[in-house]
Amino acid sequence: MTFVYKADPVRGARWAELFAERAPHIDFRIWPDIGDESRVRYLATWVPPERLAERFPQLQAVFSVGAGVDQIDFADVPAHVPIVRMIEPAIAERMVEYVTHAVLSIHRGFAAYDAAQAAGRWQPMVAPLAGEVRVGVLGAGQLAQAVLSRLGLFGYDCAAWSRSAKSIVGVQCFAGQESLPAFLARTDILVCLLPLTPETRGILSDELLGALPRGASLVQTGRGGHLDQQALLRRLDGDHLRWAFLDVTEPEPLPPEHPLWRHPKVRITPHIASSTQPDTAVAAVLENLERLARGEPAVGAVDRTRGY
Ligand code: NDP
Ligand code: OXD
Repeated sequence: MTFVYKADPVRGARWAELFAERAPHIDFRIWPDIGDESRVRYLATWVPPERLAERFPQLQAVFSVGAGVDQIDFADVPAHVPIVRMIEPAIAERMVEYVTHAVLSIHRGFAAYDAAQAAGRWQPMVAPLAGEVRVGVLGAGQLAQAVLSRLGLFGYDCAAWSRSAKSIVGVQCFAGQESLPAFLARTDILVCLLPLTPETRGILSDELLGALPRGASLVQTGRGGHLDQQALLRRLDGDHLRWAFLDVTEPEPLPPEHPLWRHPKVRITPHIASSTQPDTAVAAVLENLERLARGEPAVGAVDRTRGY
């Protein structure tokens, strides 16, 4: 039985060591050295290879090496083959670090102090207490819940918005389209941790950004396709929004001349907010292989109709 890994080869080398230690009975191979295609049962990938079904007739599951699955064309994966997104503690922990940094930078004015230092200006600013800052997270899944629980420790006034109703200690929960305006109206720092689906594409629209209180900021850690970048520029230039921290853009990378690169109210990072860590990811995948062998659904199995 062969398990094929088709993603970053550096991390792949660590996956190979971990499989050799923890599951030596599995023939673990790194793309493109995949051996006999008819023996391939499992694929861990960011983007699957072309002609997937034809190439791997015995395929039993496709694992995304990331939490997102929007990069996978579901139509290319046979209906009986589960698509499984990555649920593992380290990817959540890294996202917590990124979002906490962004929220603290905005709240305590560190982003503004960069500009003050560049101008040689000694200019103290008054920051509200954390409890007076309303953070709203779009999404209440694996990553959002980890972020919310850490921000809660700092004392931020936290809320989350999701598709289905949730109950999270210390977090004001909003669910469904009809509750979105109320959620936005109480949000000073908006964090996007949604999956990219046909329903969420373009959700960070001019209208949504305009529904945030004046002076609000955006932390965009979802997918570039969520955001109307021109609308963001207008809302920043019109002083409706204060800051935008963008870890994801469309396209990635942005073209060198794109105005977001040099905008004084924008901080861009190259899609590094978080990523799967091999040790914990391999543990999650091996656990899922056991579940599948017992005929149980994998943890993180994607609902193809919802798109995540
Ligand atoms: P989950 O599937 O665990 O959570 C997704 C959340 O989004 C759920 O709470 C879900 O609601 C909510 N949601 C989905 N669609 C809608 C909708 N139409 N309306 C309202 N709520 C909706 O995903 P993760 O937390 O694991 O990951 C979230 C995303 O983060 C990934 O898909 C990816 O885009 C991004 N990501 C970015 C990274 C980076 O480095 N920048 C790294 C990793 C992930 P419900 O709970 O009701 O189902
Ligand atoms: C992911 C990502 O989805 O890194 O895991 O964006």
